Amino acid sequence: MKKIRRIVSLLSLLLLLSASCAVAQEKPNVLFIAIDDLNDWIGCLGGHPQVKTPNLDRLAARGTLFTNAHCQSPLCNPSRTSVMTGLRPSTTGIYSLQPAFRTVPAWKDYVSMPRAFAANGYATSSCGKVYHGAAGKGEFETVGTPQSIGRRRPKERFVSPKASRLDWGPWPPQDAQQRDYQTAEWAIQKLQDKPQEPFFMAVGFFRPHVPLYASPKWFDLYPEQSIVLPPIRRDDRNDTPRFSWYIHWALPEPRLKSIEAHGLLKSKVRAYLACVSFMDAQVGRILDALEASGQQDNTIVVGWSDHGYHLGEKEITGKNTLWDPSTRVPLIFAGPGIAAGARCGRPVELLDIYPTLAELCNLQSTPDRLEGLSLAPLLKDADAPRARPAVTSHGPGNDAVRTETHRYIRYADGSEELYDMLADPHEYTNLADQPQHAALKKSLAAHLPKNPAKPAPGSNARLVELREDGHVYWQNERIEKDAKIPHYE
Ligand SMILES: [Ca+2]
Ligand SMILES: [Ca+2]
Repeated sequence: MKKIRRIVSLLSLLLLLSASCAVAQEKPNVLFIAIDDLNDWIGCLGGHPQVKTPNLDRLAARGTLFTNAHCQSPLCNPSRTSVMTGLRPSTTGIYSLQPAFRTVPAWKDYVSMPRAFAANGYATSSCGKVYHGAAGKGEFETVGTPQSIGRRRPKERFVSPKASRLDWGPWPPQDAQQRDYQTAEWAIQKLQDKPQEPFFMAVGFFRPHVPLYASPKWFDLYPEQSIVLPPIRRDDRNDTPRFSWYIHWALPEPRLKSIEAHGLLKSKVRAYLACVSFMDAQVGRILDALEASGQQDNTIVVGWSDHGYHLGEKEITGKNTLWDPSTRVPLIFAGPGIAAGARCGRPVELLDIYPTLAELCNLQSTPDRLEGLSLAPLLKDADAPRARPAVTSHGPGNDAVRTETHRYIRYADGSEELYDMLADPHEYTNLADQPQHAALKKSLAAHLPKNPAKPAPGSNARLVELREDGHVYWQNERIEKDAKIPHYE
C-alpha cells in the first residue's frame, strides 16, 4: 500500500512538473535588447577583424545568429517604428526622424508589439532608447531610464568643437557615468526583484551612436596605431547613380574626404570600436543578471540593432544608404526552443521580430496585417527555406532587395545598382547596366514595395523625395539638378 502511495505521489509530481513546463513554454518571458547604430562589427559576424564583443558572441553561441539580417530603413525613427509596428516604412509613411507614428491618424490606436504583449497578459517595461524619442510615449506600462541620452558632455570637445553631437574620445572617466550603464543597472535591478511574469522587458542602448564617447579603458583595448581600417575603394562612387547621393545629400556626419583631410579616420574607427565594446559589456551585465535570476531557461532574448553604419566605405560616415554597411545588422535570438550555436544565412528582416515573438510566446491577438514573416522555423532549423528576400527603403521609391547572392537597388528616378554579393561582398562593381542581368533584375524588382505611402505629415530630417514636379527634395528643400555634391565635389 505504502509502495502504491509512493508511486502515485511520484506520478502526480511528474504531472505537476510537466504541467509547469507546459505553462513555462506557453508564455516565456522576453528580454528585448535594442542597440543603436551597430553595424556588423561584432565578433560573431566578423565585420571587423579587431572588434571585441565577448557578450554578444556568447549570446549568439547559446542561440541563433542571423548573418544576413537587414533593417527596413537605415535610420532610427523609421527603422524602430517598423520593428515595433511590424509594418514597412512604405506602409506607414514614416521615413524620416519625424513624426512619431502615433500622430498619424491611421496608427493612433494601432497595436504595437509592446501593446500586443500587454494585451496578452505580459508585464511590459522599457529602459533606454527603444523607440526614437517621443515615439515611445505610452508604449510600455513601466518606464525606467529615459529614451534620451541626456545632455552631459565633456567640457572640452576632443575632435569636433562645433558639432558636439559628432565628437568622439575617451569620456566619461567611469562607465557608471554613462546612460547605457544606468540603463543596464535599471534592468538588472528589475531582474533581481523577480519581476511579475510573464514579462516583456525592452532595454535600449545608445552606443555606438554618436557622439562616440566611452570610458578610457575601452579605448585602451584598441591602440590607435594598430587600427585596421575598413575596406575603402577610392573610385567606388564612379559607378553609383547620382541619386545614390541624394539619399544622404547633406548629413551631419562628415564625409570621408573631410575626416581624411584632418587625419582622423583611424581615430574615429577606434572610437566606434571602443563604444561597441563598452555597449557589449553592458549587454553582458544584463545577461549575467538574467542567468543569476534563474529565469534564463524561460526567457527569450532577442538582440538587434536598428541599422548599420559606414566608417569611410563609399566615401561617407553615417547611415542613410541602401548598401550592406547601412542595412546589415546583428540579429540574435536565444532561449527556450531556439537552436543553440546556429548561424542562419537566409535574408531576414527586423520586421520579422514582431511575428516571431508573437508565435514563440503564443500571443492570441496581434494585428492582422503584420508584414514580416515568423522566423520560428529558422530558429529550429537554420537551413529551413525562406520565402522572400529582405527589403530596405529610404524615402518613398528608394528601395533595396537583398537575397543570399545579390543586392538590387532602385531609386525613385529609376536608376539602379546590382551587386553580386558572393563574388563582390563589398559592393564595388555595379552590374546593373550589363544586359545579361536583365532577367535577374526583373525578378528582384518584383519584391520592391508597390505604391509606397507618401511621407507622413511633418516628415523632414533625412527625408528624400522625388516629387511630382520632377525635382528631388532633401529635407523638403529642392536640390538643383546641377548642384555640387556637398563636401565631396
Ligand atoms: Ca539608429
Ligand atoms: Ca563602385
